[in-house]
Amino acid sequence: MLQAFIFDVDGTLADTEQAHLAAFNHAFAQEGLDWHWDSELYTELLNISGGKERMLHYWKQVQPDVKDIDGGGVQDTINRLHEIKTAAYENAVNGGAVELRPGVLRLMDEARRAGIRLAIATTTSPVNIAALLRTAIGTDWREHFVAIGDASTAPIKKPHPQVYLQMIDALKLPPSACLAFEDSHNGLTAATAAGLQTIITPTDFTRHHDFSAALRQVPDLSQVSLAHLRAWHDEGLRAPGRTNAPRG
Ligand code: XBP
Ligand code: MG
Repeated sequence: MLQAFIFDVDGTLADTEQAHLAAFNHAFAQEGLDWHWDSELYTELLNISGGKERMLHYWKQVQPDVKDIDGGGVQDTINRLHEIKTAAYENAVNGGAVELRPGVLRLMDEARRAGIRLAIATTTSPVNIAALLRTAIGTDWREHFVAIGDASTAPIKKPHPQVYLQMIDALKLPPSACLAFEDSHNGLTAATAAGLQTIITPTDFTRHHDFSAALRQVPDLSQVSLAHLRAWHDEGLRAPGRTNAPRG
């Protein structure tokens, strides 16, 4: 039986990446770097989960000998850039730069009324989640979620399943009793590796990803009801090849 939903944040609850991108570029300018990411480059860089990891990956791309040049200072620079980026993103979100994707809030309310528990599994920083959900849901936003996994709880980023395994553990449920919601290939890989069936709602940044491992791919959640999800979840459990499919 379906008992919990585990939501990714960036791209899934809200289309946040344009705001993240602007915040990264703000940090680069603030620190006097000549780096500037455009949408095309950022689409590629999104293959690296986590803002710090993404900046370090880019730095190594543009300056392959970066380690020899700056020694321990590299991580300090990344940390400083990320602090500036996070403050800029938080500011933008507090100012209403992003809103929840269609259907998200309605589905969460419907699920909670039906006794389905909600959790979050994201690679982003805790302050970013708070800014988004405080603005979108209200000051009591935390009460909507039984557990929250983020960059502070799961240092190993998606596609590694760490954050999903933490949430399954916190919910004290088998993965077969949960559904994950994701927007990216890395997210889908992480959720699938944790044994979760996954609903995909892609964004313009992730539309081209391979989602063949998903239970369902839909443009957004606006036309998706709890009844749909229960039916899809059930079908998925009965699908041939699933080790935890019910017998008979
Ligand atoms: C989202 C991300 C995040 C944000 C940046 O991935 O990759 O890193 O882009 O946030 P997912 P931070 O939706 O799969 O969790 O800078 O706070 O890391
Ligand atoms: Mg995402």
